[in-house]
Amino acid sequence: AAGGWDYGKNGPNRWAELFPEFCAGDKQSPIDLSTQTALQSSLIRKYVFHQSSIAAGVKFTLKNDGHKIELNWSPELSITMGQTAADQMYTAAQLHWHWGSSDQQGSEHTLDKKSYAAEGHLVFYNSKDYANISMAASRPNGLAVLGVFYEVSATDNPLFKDLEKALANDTLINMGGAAEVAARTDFNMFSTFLPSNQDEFFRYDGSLTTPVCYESVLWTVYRQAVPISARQLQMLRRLHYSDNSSMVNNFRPPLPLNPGNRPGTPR
Ligand code: B30
Ligand code: ZN
Repeated sequence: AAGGWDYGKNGPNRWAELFPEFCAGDKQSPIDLSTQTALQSSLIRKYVFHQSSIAAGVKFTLKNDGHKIELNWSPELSITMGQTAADQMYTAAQLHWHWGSSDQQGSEHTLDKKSYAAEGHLVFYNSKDYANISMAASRPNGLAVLGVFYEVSATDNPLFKDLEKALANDTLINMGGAAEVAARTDFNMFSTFLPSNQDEFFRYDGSLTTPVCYESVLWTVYRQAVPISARQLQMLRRLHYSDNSSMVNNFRPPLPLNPGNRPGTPR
C-alpha cells in the first residue's frame, strides 16, 4: 500500500507534485457538488443493479491496507450494474471508506461546501472491456464508483452493524490485518449501502482520489446521506496507519472544477 504517499507529510497537498502525471490533471476527484447547478435527475439515467444470490460459504473480508479499510467478498458473489438489466457492464470489486477525526469532516466530496463525517465508495470496473480492476484502473471508461455520504446519527448504520464483529477484531488495527464475516443469506449490497432515495445523485467524469489519481472514474454521488452512529465512527477511528498513528482524516479535499470534471453533462 505504501508508494510514498499518505495523509500526513506526503498528503493530498503534495500529490500533484509527487505524482504529476495524473494527480496534477484537470479531471481530478473529489469535487464540491452543488445542488443549485448540478443535481441530476431525469437527464441522466439511473443504473440498474444486480446481485447474485448468496450461497452458503460466501464470506466478506475487511482489511486494513494502511490507507483505509476495504471490504472484499468471495468471487462467486457477483455484484453488477449497468444502464439496463441486459447491459451489466460494471462489476463491483471492493467497498471502502474515508472518514474524519471529528464529525465535521471526513468525506471527500462536499455538497454545497458541506463535509460529511465519512464517505463510502463502492468501486466497479468495466468488466465488458477489461479482465479485472487492475487492468481497468488506468483505462478510459475503466471504473465507475458509487459514493455515499455518512451523517452522524442516533441510529446505527445497518451495513456497519453487519460488519461490526469483524471491525472490532484487533487484527484489523494495523496495516495488513484482515477479518472475515460470513454473509447473511438475505444480504443485499445495494439496499444496505445506498441511501433510500436513489433518485437524486450527481454524475461526473473524474479520477481515483488516491495516487496515482488515474482519470478513469465515472462518479455517481448520492445526494441523500445515510446514518452512522458515533459508536460506529469510533470503531473506524481506532484503526491505525502503517506508522501506528490513528487512521483518521484519510480524505482528499475537493479539487478545482474544470470543463472535464464538471457535473451536468448527460451520461
Ligand atoms: S477511490 O474510490 O477513488 N477512493 C483505487 C480504487 C478506488 C479509489 C482509489 C483507489 C484503487 O484501486 N487503487 C489501487 C489500489 N491500491 C494499491 C495499494 O497498494 O494499496 C491503492 C490504494 O490504496 O488505493 Cu494503498
Ligand atoms: Zn475512496
